[in-house]
Amino acid sequence: MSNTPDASTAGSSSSETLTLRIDGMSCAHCVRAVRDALADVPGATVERVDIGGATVAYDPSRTSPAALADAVRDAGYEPAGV
Ligand SMILES: [Cu+2]
Repeated sequence: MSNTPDASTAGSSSSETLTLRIDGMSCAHCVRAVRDALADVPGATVERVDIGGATVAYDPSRTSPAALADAVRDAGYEPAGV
């Protein structure tokens, strides 16, 4: 007997939300740099960026938390807890 997992609840336009803690941010310039870096990731929609963290909505079929963390890292900041 096998129960197939019910995947039908996953909608076609699913969106996940990722909250990143980010080290190395200290001013409005950093906030802007991080926002720009995240906004450049295909499939990501920046919801909020503050000193020390960011919240991003993303389409998991187009990007991933690792890719978003990499974008932050490429901008010169250090994502924590990813
Ligand atoms: Cu700064």
